[in-house]
Amino acid sequence: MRTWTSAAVPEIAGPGERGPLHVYDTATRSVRPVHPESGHARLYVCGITPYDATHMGHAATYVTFDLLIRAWLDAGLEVTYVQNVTDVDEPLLERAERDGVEWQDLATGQIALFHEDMEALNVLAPQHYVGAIEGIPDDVTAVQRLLAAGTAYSLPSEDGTGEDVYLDLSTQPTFGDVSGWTRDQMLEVFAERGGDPDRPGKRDRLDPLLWRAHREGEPHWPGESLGEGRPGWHIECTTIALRYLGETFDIQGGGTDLIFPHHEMSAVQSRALTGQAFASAYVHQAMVGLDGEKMSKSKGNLVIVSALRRDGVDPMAIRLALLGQHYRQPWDWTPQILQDAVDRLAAWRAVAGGTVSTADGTTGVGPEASVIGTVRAALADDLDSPTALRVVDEWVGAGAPGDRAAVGAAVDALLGVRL
Ligand code: 5CA
Ligand code: ZN
Repeated sequence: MRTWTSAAVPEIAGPGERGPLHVYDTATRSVRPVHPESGHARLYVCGITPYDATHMGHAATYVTFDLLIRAWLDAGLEVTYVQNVTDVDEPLLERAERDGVEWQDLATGQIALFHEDMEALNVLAPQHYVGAIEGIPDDVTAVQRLLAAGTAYSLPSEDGTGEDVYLDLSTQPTFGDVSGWTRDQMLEVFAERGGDPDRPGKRDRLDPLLWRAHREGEPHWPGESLGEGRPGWHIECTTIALRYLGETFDIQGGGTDLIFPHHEMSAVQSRALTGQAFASAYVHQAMVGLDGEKMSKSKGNLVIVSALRRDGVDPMAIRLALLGQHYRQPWDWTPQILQDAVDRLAAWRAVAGGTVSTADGTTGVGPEASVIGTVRAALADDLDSPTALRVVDEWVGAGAPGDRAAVGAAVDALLGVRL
């Protein structure tokens, strides 16, 4: 599928040595360096289910991983970035049914709007933007292989016309390694996050669905020996990551709502297929809420990026509002957060461009180098964007001494904020 268009990342001078990027890995519960020695970093971030417009929670997730990519690029790494789009799944089909539209049309429209939002927010595009539907042939092959290996099993559908396929978790000793959750914790959320713990005949209530046999009125694709049907949700991300990133890659990303079951299941399915670890680290954006509740399309308590844009809010102010919060800290969107970001953007823009001589007349190795170095250090330290923004605030507050254009380029390259 077509991806969106990235704006160029300005070149910025590097003030000497800097440490590798460190981020918090959910699986090991520790802040770890993620700087592949090969010089090539690989990232998979779970994309949208395109049934409603991009809200601040989605935007926070994609801006966080954009920050991570910019830190990698700045450290001289080549980056391969893959993102999926869940262009067929239960919530999409349900919303289309509710609104009396074709699910394909709903998806196409929402994907286009998402791309516009990403471009407006200056989020770098993935090299591979892949629809679930495009991945179906790989899903079929993967599920056939799991059945042949005895790590998956079939159950007849209710009307007996087809067979659903599940992964047999009892064959997978690494199950649980991503979330580190207890079985009780897992069972608590499994049903509300797309699982079917009460399906009769399952060997384990948590076994994830790999292939769903065709039911009357549901979209379906040829599954070769599996028969007509469609893939389960988690296998979509497993096979897209395997195809475009290889058996093991650096980071699997998304919001914390995906830790279980989605990232746990994607990883264990991959392990069952390859015998290798899936991602080396699992990085998650904390939930963004509104009035104390998780912002979600299903609840409808949304602040929509495109609506704010339509109201004339500068997308760079939206980006600054998001960057003002640390990605590991859950937070609630408020109008005040946006107003503060609008003010901050205006203050930064007021000093953008040109060079202001410092007292000793030096430029080039002057105050701008220390600002850029401190921003880099904050970002390398678990993507500490709130600190990075304060560093720029202090420099602006001190009269923005030195090479202002160099700081502007660094703010664009590292923070993705265009002044
Ligand atoms: N298509 C699947 C992933 S394969 C999906 O979860 N889609 S989504 O549209 O529901 O979410 C898209 C991304 O935004 C996911 O990474 C999800 O974890 C993240 N996300 C959703 N709601 C929030 C929120 N309130 N705060 C932060 N991130 C969120
Ligand atoms: Zn996913």
